[in-house]
Amino acid sequence: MRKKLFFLFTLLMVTARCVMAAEVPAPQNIYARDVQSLNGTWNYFVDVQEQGYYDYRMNPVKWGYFMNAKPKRPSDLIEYDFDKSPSMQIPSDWNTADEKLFFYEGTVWFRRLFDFQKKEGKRTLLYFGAVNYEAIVFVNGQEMGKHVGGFTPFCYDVTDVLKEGENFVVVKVDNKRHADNVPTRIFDWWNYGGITRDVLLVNVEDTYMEDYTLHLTGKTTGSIDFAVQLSKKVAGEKVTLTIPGLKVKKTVTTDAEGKASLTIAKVKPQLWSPENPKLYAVQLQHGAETIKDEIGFRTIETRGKQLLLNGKPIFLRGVCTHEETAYTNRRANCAADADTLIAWAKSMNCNFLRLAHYPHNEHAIREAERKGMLLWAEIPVYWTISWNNPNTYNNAHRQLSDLISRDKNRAAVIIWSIANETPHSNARDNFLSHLATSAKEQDPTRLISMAMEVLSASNYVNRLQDNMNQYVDVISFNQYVGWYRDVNDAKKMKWEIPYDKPVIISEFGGGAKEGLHGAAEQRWTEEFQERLYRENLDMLDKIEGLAGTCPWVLKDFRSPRRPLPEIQDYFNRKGLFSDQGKRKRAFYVLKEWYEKKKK
Ligand code: GCB
Repeated sequence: MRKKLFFLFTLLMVTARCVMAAEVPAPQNIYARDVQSLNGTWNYFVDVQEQGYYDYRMNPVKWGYFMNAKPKRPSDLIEYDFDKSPSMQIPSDWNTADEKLFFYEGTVWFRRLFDFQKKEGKRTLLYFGAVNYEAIVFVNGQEMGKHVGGFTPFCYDVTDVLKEGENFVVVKVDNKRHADNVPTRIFDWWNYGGITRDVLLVNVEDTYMEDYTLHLTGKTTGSIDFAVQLSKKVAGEKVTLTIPGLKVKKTVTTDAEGKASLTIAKVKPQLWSPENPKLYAVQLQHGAETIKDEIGFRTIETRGKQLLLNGKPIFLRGVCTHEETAYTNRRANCAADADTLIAWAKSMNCNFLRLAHYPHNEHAIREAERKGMLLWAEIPVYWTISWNNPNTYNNAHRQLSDLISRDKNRAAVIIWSIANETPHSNARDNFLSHLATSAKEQDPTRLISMAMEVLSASNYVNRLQDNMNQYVDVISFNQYVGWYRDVNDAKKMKWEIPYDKPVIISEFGGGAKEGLHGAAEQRWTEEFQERLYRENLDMLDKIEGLAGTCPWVLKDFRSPRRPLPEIQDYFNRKGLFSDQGKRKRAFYVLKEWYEKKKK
């Protein structure tokens, strides 16, 4: 009898666990919604063998950590206890939040208790800004779903699993690297694990405005395209768009798909630019729901080898940056974190940031937009991905779509980048051409690019040859003359880019340990890096159609691939700023060069 009961109980638990709530698209402009933050103190423990997940069928209460179980009788055996486990502030990365986990890659379980009051007629969503790399989410012991990919938002409708009063959410986070993942097993940055961005409960109307798009119509500046999508396919619903600064107030009616769109003619917005990052207050209203946003209007296009912002040629005075904080060197996650990095870039006369090598957080994008920084946004298709694996493609494609969907209303973003330094092959061309085509279909208003690599150089003539040239709008490539190639090559090197498109150098640079001085021939000195910058800038300036440069990299960043004691100590030292925010000599070289490029 006891055996039977146990079997029944186990079956019930397994079935209960399988009642999965639906994953829903992350709503556009999440921070403008009625949200309850679940940031703050979460309890956690490490589960090296993942027994809390895989062994739950044997005894869900004992092993299923998602149950957040407590002994009911003194004789009960439960071998975990979130209440007594350590806690961590979320969002964060566990590598810097707990020094014992600095190098850890594997599973950590997190739990957060929260109070909830049901709101009549409303739905509640559970939103994660990002979890690196794989998250399995449970609410009150029920599995909501699994999300793969460490840098994009995801969301569940949890209306039916929440109770009045105390609730709990448990997340199994796993940041192990795998060959078929995006990124793959090998990459040159820290594999920060954890719930690295905001967690929010979002109260929405039963039918809510799930998504909207607002931008200038193509390359014209006198009209605006607007589209809205409701969360349900209901026709005849009214949505009102107001832009007081442009004297626009228009009401649209949804079709059977729950969609509506409109072109607003005869408007004359001041155009967004780095010099004048003008944003317009925008309001959308549907039934009881109002959403406020700030939107900039600008055009971006190419003409032959020229890049045109608002119809005028522009030179992108860029720098690459990782999403890692100044001074504290942890995963950045808020506006204040982004502010410092943007200020550093601005102090070097930059007007452009390449956000390497994955989607950065939404706060950073919005902060850059407010401060007049043009942006290159990227997905982590980095080095050698499993080009032939359809799951890998789907994963990359989803990350791309989620990035585009989140940031498509940000005027600052001008380029979607689909890859970084990917060795040539037919399989790679197939994979990337599909990604590029899809990006263009999803967003025809922006430019597509990727950081290519130049492989062959003979007699000091580098000719860029990449089959992807026909799919991208901007030709970008990384090159490391003076660092991975001989330091004396820069003076002799010539570049031939046989495509009639603008050219961006998406990376160049070399390492220096801040404070280490010596001869310009001595690697790791600031003088070596300074000379490398001077010679590279002279060399690159001669490239026909050069439309921008993004040296690698704004600041020294953590990387497990950089162990050299006393120099690297697990930092990639190619920063123009040190990990403690000190300027290296090369900073001044670039600043001066960019000053000239302003004219
Ligand atoms: C590259 C990569 C970048 C690396 C850099 C380096 O080409 O795109 O992620 O960190 O080189 O420092 O070697």
